[in-house]
Amino acid sequence: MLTPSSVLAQSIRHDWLAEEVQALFAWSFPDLLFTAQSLHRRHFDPGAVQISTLLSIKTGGCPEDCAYCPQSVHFDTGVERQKLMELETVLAAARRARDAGATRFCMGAAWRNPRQRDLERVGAMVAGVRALGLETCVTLGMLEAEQARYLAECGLDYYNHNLDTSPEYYEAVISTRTYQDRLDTLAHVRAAGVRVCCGGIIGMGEDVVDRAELLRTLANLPVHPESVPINQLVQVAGTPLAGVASVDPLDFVRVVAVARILMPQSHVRLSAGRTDMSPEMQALCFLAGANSLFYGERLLTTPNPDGDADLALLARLGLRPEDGGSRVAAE
Ligand code: SAM
Ligand code: DTB
Ligand code: SF4
Repeated sequence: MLTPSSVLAQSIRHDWLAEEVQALFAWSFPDLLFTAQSLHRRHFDPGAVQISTLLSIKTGGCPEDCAYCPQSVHFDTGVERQKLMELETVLAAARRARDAGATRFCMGAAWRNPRQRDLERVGAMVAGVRALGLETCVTLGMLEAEQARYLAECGLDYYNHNLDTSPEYYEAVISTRTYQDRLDTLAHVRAAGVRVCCGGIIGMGEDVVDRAELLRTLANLPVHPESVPINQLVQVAGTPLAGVASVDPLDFVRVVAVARILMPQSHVRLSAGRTDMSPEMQALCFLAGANSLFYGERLLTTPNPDGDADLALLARLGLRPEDGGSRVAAE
């Protein structure tokens, strides 16, 4: 039986069993948070939070039918379509993000997969953003192996591609591509030597077993994603998931804690949904091992907390933006 001391005695694992992860979810809140926080401190400076800023470089009109997404062409959400941005517009936004304290700039495109011409334009954006001294991340949908290698050559640091939910619940959310398609893209990204940013969404009507299976799938990848975004569903009118029952905030904190326990060396990002989270809930997420967030007034198409409010919250909690060196030397 797993106990806090047995988990703390383990090394990094890639062979979690379904019942083990479900057992973690059933632990008492103090056991869960103690274990998560202990592991967090083993691998990171607990006072540092990595800051990423998002920009939607191509918005709306996406052919996929992800039931949560305001950018799908299948749902009437009022999101205005915007073609791929010009390089200079992207670089101006990246400069503003850097000057506001972000260390990573993440560019998202509402594509099923990038076309070659578009990929080359994104490659130029990656190179330009990197030249500003920022880490680069893009999320462009599915990638072929060669496309991942091309982005690596352009200097891409991270590729974001989420599994979103458990393999079992996935079909209730998306019909236009498979779970295996996503795993294949992740493998291409990994093989190209680009770091992986991969997580999911909580609050889509999934149950606790689905949450456990999402995290277990991530943790049992051959290498843990370096970055694990945990999104709370942002409900957008017009999407099929608008109106689904909201998540108990303490259950969301449990997800963060289990992610931290399963993937102790990864950055766990408190991602979408923070406008609906109290300062106390976010504080619990940091205590549970979250050590990254999206900073800036917008996510891709939906609002995010005001930057000043976020800096004030971090200050209230005695946390500070990471300067790129929060990992402890032992790692
Ligand atoms: N089109 C690309 C793809 O899906 O891979 C990249 C952009 S897509 C918007 C990136 C991720 O944002 C999705 O995988 C999903 O996890 C997250 N996301 C989208 N809409 C969301 C929402 N309403 N609430 C929370 N997360 C959302
Ligand atoms: C991730 O896991 N969350 C971000 C980022 N990766 C690309 C996106 C959140 C999108 C929320 C809905 C929107 O703003 O359109
Ligand atoms: Fe398209 Fe990505 Fe939205 Fe799915 S999540 S509809 S792939 S933009």
